[in-house]
Amino acid sequence: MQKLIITAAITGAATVPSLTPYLPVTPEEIASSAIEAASAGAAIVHIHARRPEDGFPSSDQTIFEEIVHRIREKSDVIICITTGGSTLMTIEERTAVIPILRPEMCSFNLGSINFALHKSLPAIRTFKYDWEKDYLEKSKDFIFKNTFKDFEHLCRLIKETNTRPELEIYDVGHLYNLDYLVSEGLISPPFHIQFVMGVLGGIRGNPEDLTFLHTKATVLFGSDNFTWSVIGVGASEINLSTMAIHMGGHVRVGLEDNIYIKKGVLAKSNAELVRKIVDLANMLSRDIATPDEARSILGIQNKL
Ligand code: KMH
Ligand code: ZN
Repeated sequence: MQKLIITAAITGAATVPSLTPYLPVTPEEIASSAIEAASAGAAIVHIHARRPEDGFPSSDQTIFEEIVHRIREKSDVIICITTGGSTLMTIEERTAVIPILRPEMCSFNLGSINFALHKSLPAIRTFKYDWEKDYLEKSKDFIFKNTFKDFEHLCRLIKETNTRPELEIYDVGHLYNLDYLVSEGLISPPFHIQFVMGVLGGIRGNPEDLTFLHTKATVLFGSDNFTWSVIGVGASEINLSTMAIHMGGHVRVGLEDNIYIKKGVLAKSNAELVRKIVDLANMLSRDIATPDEARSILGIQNKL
């Protein structure tokens, strides 16, 4: 079995600051949390930016530059920049920094969903910032837009910048969208597929959901043509990670996707979540990939 690649998703856009005091918000906090997660065993860090003054999701180039620069000073971890941004951004805003920063990886979302966040509302008693309540409430009626036109834009972008995509699959139809792009010659294997499970609006995080997605990807692309990783959004994070470790997949954890280290207990850092995966991998006799080993598994060449 391949060594286990752990990705740490440091801050995201779906977790609002009022949900947890441990969410990194400023460029300095995001970078130091990423460096700490890498030291704990993450080979990849998935990066979003936020406005430092209030944590609002941002596509600002200078904020991304500061985060990447700070990480690069201290770590050789693979940096994966989001192109998902937040549901309020246009595809142009979401992808603007990729040709400038030329990261080793970027996310590539393969379908439009109603990425609903309103179920987080009851967990918040007092809101730290004005924007948060509205942002969560409005998500009920908001589409995370990833159309075929957007896919074409992203396919061009990853080709031009030689960026390895993390292919985000929120439901089975998204695998068929990927297959369509292959048939049109817009993208070609080997792929790194990320099953994103447990988002309200996409597939849930039950064991049979993961085996189904994995089987479907194998049927469509052939087992030698893709590596895969799983994101269990919310409560399913650790359970799905355990399945992936056992099945030969890879794992993404982090405060972007889940804020709890165990039932009712907030994770104090991204590193704490990564350490839990390292412990599970040790128990299941799966070795952890270093960033360079992950580069070799994922076919990332000549980039840092
Ligand atoms: N927030 C995750 C569920 C992206 O950044 O492109 C999905 C994600 C999307 O990471
Ligand atoms: Zn993300």
